[in-house]
Amino acid sequence: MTLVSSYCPLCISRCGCFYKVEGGVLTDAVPNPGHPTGKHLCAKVRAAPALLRHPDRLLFPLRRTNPKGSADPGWRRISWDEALDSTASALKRIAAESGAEAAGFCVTTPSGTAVADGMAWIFRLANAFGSPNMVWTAHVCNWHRDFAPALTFGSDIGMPDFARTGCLLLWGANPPATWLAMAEQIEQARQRGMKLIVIDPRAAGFAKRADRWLRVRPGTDGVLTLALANRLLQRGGYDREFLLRHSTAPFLVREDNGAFLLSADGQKMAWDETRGCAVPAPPPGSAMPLALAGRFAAATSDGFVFCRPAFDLYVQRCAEYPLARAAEITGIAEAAIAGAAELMTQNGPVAFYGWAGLNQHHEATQTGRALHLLYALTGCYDAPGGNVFFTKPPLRSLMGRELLPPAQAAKALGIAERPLGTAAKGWISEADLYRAIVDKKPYPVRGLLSFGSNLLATRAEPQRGMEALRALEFYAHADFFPSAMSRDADILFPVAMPWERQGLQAGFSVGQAAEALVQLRTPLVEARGETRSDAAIAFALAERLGLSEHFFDGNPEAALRLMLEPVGLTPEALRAAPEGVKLPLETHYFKYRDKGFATPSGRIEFYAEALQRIGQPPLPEFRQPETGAEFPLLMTCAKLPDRCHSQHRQAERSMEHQRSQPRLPTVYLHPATAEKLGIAEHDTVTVRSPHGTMLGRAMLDAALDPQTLWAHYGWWQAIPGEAPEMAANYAALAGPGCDPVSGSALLRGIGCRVEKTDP
Ligand SMILES: Nc1nc2c(c(=O)[nH]1)N[C@H]1C(S)=C(S)[C@@H](COP(=O)(O)OP(=O)(O)OC[C@H]3O[C@@H](n4cnc5c(=O)[nH]c(N)nc54)[C@H](O)[C@@H]3O)O[C@H]1N2
Ligand SMILES: Nc1nc2c(c(=O)[nH]1)N[C@H]1C(S)=C(S)[C@@H](COP(=O)(O)OP(=O)(O)OC[C@H]3O[C@@H](n4cnc5c(=O)[nH]c(N)nc54)[C@H](O)[C@@H]3O)O[C@H]1N2
Ligand code: SF4
Ligand SMILES: [Mo]
Repeated sequence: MTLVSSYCPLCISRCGCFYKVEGGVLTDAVPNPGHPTGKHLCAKVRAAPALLRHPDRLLFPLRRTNPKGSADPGWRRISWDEALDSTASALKRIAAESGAEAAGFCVTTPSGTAVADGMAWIFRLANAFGSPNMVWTAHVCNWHRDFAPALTFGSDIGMPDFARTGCLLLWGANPPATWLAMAEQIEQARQRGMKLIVIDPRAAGFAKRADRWLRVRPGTDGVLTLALANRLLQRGGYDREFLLRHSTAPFLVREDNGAFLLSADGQKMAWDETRGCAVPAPPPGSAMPLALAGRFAAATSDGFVFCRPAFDLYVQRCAEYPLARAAEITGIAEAAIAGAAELMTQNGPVAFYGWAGLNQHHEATQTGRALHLLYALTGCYDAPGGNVFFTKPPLRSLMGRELLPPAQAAKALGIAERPLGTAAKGWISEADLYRAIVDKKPYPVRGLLSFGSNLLATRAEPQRGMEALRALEFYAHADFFPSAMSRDADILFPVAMPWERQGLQAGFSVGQAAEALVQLRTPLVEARGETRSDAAIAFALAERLGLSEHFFDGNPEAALRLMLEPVGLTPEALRAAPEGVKLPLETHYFKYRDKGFATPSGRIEFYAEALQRIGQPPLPEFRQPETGAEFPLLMTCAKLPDRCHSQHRQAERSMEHQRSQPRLPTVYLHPATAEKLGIAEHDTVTVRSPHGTMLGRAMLDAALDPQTLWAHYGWWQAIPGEAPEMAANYAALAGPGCDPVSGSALLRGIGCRVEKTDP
């Protein structure tokens, strides 16, 4: 038996571990407490041996022989040459006839899979080929954490400085189920005395152990955020100096047109309190005595206009949500909101972390903005104990965005409707893909090459998704297992599992010591059947598409060398140190003091001109989730510890949950709600939304708000032979509506009703 020092690549946590290999077979994984993320492992990696040997695995390239839509695709085994040649020639034909944009690409999430092992090459392939249409997950996953905050901070949200934080807001994130290494950081900080506020509709994870659990009704987070801000503002619990010097809070906004007041030469103006007049805003950092409140008459070339500091408008917006009104909308007691605000002011430095619970809403960008502005009030951005930016290993990116000509980038689907959304980065939404395939708008997409993903189980409108996949002229899919999505492919590529291939992790996120570690995961066992890595598939297709010059002449090792060069490491050095190499990286706080914020003003943007320019509110504003007499309940969902999205249902060890609750996803509801509806535990139920229905098995959860439901999602193997992806599919509840800025689908806070159904 050998023990190999490595890490688990199955989710964002990237837990450090030892793998046990016996006679060429992977038999177990055990924690490596010496690794910065190695204290705990979950059931998913322990299921690795079962997943590797699973009988359902795709082992050979396959071609369909029956028409699309047949219950049995009639898969026939083909050679790799045939699979690759067919795919390359279909892609070439489509590009020649309709432009490279008529071929879409798709890739699964690196946060809930190991696709990061090959991700650079998948993106590089699409870019070199010339397609701007990569369906990725940012719009349902991390947009509002990593990209939307740029509207406010010019950066992502960074990472809580766990070791020094005084009070942490954990907002729509459940690390004990989804990120063990982060949960460990939080646990250690709590033991040191850090206060914890959890904002979640469910009593999951840290909620029950937190100093405050705010049981928010799904989709009302924006209101809660403004109410908390209102409380801080009323009590003077904010960092006035920081806002004056480093934010656009003092910038004057005109009452007549809602635009910033500009000087004759176009500079933004602020009100000088000592001189009693509007002056050009000084450079960031200046301590000039500027007004943050008041209504001022400022002279312009055509007379006087009334103006207010942006901050004053923000304060007014927050004042629309006094405790009583916020309590009514969010379902959280007034005292709990007030208590949370008090914890924040009395226990600085404050940090926050929010993820998927905040993303999948129709006002996700505004919700994010509201939270980021609340955070700006604390003055803790990039301060010790706040949200900070640990120094990461500066690897060379080989995603190849520069290979995509600007004229092609401008054709990304959805870019016209949402110029500040994901498409501007080259990531499109499934909704835009389906529209291009089915309605041929704004132009037809004819082909698709997908590396994992299970769109029919994880995105809105699965029925339309199925129609779209069937309408494709050519569709190739690369995966470990067959899935709801792969069933309509023309060609299936069998992919080597993570333990059969190489992977590189540069930085482990949760602290500076973790970020400084670079580790190469070498293959542990031989690849089963004829499976190949995503990287190998991308390199082989690049060659057949005539793109070898962009693919290091087919030499992945040369590419890895180039990637590592800026950090002074080589593939050889990493192979010789399977436990990883620690780089001498240090955290630098307060970087904005020298460099300013990477926003147009160099300051935190209180009043988002960029949003205003595209017709969106420059200050956060909210509608309430759409419920009514017909759909009075609010549905949400959450990730389960023993599986990722629609995956990991194959392994016996992660199936235990299912054996006790066979075949149907669980729908949790409050006992009083269940009683009113005549529903008992274990009953089969139908959930209806304005968009679709979902079958489930009822479970009671007395910790919920009586109006809130939550359910398992990602279910597709539920009822063999019965198109389960339609019958018991959470995604069917979600309609076409989306966040107008990002394109995020409405997967949470869905108005619905539920009734008992005959099994
Ligand atoms: N209702 C609801 N829907 C959600 C969410 C939610 O919270 N609620 N969460 C959303 C989020 S955050 C995300 S990120 C998306 C995820 O959306 P998807 O990416 O569609 O997620 P999965 O269901 O995990 O599908 C992954 C597929 O890729 C395959 N796969 C895994 N690893 C690899 C690999 O290395 N290579 C290849 N070629 N294939 C691989 C798996 O076998 C599986 O078939 O789902 C979103 N959908
Ligand atoms: N076990 C496991 N781990 C994973 C994954 C997985 O599928 N399984 N996926 C990976 C990926 S791709 C991602 S993006 C991360 C995501 O990690 P998380 O963000 O932790 O994931 P979720 O469970 O989707 O959502 C977090 C919490 O938000 C709550 N929530 C639901 N609706 C609302 C709401 O309206 N408001 C608020 N405030 N909270 C709400 C849920 O109850 C849940 O407890 O996890 C990664 N890790
Ligand atoms: S939490 Fe589980 S799946 Fe995620 S990296 Fe750790 S062991 Fe792997
Ligand atoms: Mo995600």
